[in-house]
Amino acid sequence: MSVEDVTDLYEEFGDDRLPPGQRKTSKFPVLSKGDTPTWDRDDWTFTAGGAVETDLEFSYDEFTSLDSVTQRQDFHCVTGWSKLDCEFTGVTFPHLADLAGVRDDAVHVMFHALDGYTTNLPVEDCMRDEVLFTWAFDDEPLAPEHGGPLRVVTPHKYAYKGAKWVDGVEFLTEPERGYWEKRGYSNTADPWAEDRYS
Ligand SMILES: Nc1nc2c(c(=O)[nH]1)N[C@H]1C(S)=C(S)[C@@H](COP(=O)(O)O)O[C@H]1N2
Ligand SMILES: [Mo]
Repeated sequence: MSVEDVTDLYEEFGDDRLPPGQRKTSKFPVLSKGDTPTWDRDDWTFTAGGAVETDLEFSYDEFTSLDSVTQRQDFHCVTGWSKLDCEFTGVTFPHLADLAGVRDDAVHVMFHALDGYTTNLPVEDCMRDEVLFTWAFDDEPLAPEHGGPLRVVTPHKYAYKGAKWVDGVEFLTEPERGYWEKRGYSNTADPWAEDRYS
């Protein structure tokens, strides 16, 4: 398995790999708004819809059979810890968007998750190969508390932009705010600008 190192992504945003005000941790803390939801491998589906040419629906086996990549990337939590060199395996956002055919009037994205969590980003912030729908961390199936079966990772943004337990992506023609974005966390969430709160 080849691993692509994308930990130099910070060069686009700041001088230091560790964003301002962050501390490195070797642990992987768990942060969720509630309990870890349960899921059933036979019933779980992932959907892509909204402003797309083709609505998509995948079972777990179908999704994990799509073309995938493994990347080494960093993870920055808005509460101040960063975990460097995480290896995530999954489907890139641009690949998924390509399969659905994103319409020209799509400007924004809402991610939906099994626990009712939502988070939003402009389409252009999602259209980078480092935004992954991932099912494996360090070559092991993603642990339930970290978002298994499937989560999003957004190494260019604070980690609340990455929905754990993601089961849907919706393309929108107008911006909307997700769970934390409605409750005071920054809508833009740039770690190098310390965009923590709005
Ligand atoms: N579905 C869902 N995704 C979520 C959350 C959540 O509560 N529910 N919390 C977010 C927050 S605030 C953070 S910091 C990261 C934490 O990921 P971790 O628990 O794997 O460290 O997940 C994000 N994604
Ligand atoms: Mo968070």
